[in-house]
Amino acid sequence: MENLKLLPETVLKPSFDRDKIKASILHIGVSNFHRSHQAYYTHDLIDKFNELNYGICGVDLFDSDRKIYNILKDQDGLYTLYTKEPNGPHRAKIIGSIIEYFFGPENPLAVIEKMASPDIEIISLTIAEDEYHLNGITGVFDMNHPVANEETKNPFKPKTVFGYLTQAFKLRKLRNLPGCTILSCDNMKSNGETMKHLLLDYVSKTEPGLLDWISENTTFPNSMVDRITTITDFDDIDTLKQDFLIEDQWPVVCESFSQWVIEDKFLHKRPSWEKVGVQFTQNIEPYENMKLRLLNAGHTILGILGTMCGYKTVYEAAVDKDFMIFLKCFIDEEVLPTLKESNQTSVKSYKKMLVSRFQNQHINDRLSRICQESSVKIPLFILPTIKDQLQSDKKIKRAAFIIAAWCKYNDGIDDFKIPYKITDSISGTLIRNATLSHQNPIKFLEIESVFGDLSNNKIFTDSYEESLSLLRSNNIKACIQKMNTSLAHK
Ligand code: CS2
Repeated sequence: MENLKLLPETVLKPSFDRDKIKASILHIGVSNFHRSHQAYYTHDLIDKFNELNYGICGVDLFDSDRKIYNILKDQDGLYTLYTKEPNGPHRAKIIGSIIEYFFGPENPLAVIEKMASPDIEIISLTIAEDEYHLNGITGVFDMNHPVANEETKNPFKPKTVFGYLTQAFKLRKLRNLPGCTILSCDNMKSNGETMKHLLLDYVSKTEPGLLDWISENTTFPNSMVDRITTITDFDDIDTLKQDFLIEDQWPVVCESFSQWVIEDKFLHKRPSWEKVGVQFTQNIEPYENMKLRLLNAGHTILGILGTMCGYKTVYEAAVDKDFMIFLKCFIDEEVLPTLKESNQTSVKSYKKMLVSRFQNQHINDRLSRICQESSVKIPLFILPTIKDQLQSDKKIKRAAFIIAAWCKYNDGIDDFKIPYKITDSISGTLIRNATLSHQNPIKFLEIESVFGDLSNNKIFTDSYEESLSLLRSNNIKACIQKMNTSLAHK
């Protein structure tokens, strides 16, 4: 904190006394995204409106998070938010809302105790979609996952967020303490509801005596979160040092756009985040559908098609005219008709901004980040559009092309014969079924945990097979051009 005084005027610094803040929010998953989003809003709330009761206690639960834990411990929870506008200035701001930090692998009991502390009123999460362990076939918590198995044998050394919450809630119940609000901030359909459903399912199998207490003493607001946040580059660390005299081992780089919409369903008096731009609503669905089906789907499309074309970043793919025509037509003709319930004005302006957000040359967002865990993302970002279309206008040609392209993507080699890695928890299945699809195209669609029963829909499979055969005999760029011309004005 003392070092902050040495920084130049151009760097925005916390104006509050961090020693006076009480942590009543416990956040699980102190990722770059959490630091560019929830921690940033909360910082502004403390800084501008003196809400000193809403500091954040950061918690990480996985061994892979040890580096960020060590760095933030070293930096007293402080870090730089480095915001880059497409055509404007780059800003550096020191964020001071994370005032405590716990690390599960080091001391799981301390994490459980902290979660059970009466000071903690909100437990928020950004744990990434696959950490929810939602079994795509059964629709419930995947008890057969090896970590779940390990956890049930040793419940005081939990491996999943569900194990930690269960132990913490047991303590709260035993000590007659109030419950808390669980606020999921992950890119999932009805993230709060999904979290609740999975937690109750987990508890019914491990601690059934706790079910009623959880139902009566917790709430699970749904939320929509949005801010493109990249993996931090060494170049950014160097530029911050040179241009702003900031020595930060792990700053966060993001765009200037940011949005957070939350269902107003908190157990206790909540932070007045609306004062710093957060929107509260009774119905999150229109916002959530808009974001998942436009931005996240757009990313996945650029990620998959772009990788096959040898591109490395979202920017490179987004300034390719053919790619953008394809994406815009997909949005206009196949996605927008499924968003009829949404406020059309906000959908239009969101769509317009999307293009400039993707084309921000200063955001070095790698396609390899976007393509990670596509087997979880595609069912959330693309398949709902296909499902809705199959029940209405039946416009699915571009979506079928995207799925066929994803099949070919899993061959793991781009159009310049350069191999790339498939990073996915079911990469084995994806690669195997993509290989089988060379003989029988439908084999890829038979991955039930991803596609459900889509392989039985003839309208879809016809388009998919046509696209796959086009893709197998042409490079991706030629296929996109062909799709753009053949589907124009249809
Ligand atoms: C991306 C998101 O991982 C992905 O698939 O689409 O991380 C995206 O950048 C954020 O949701 C932006 O709000």
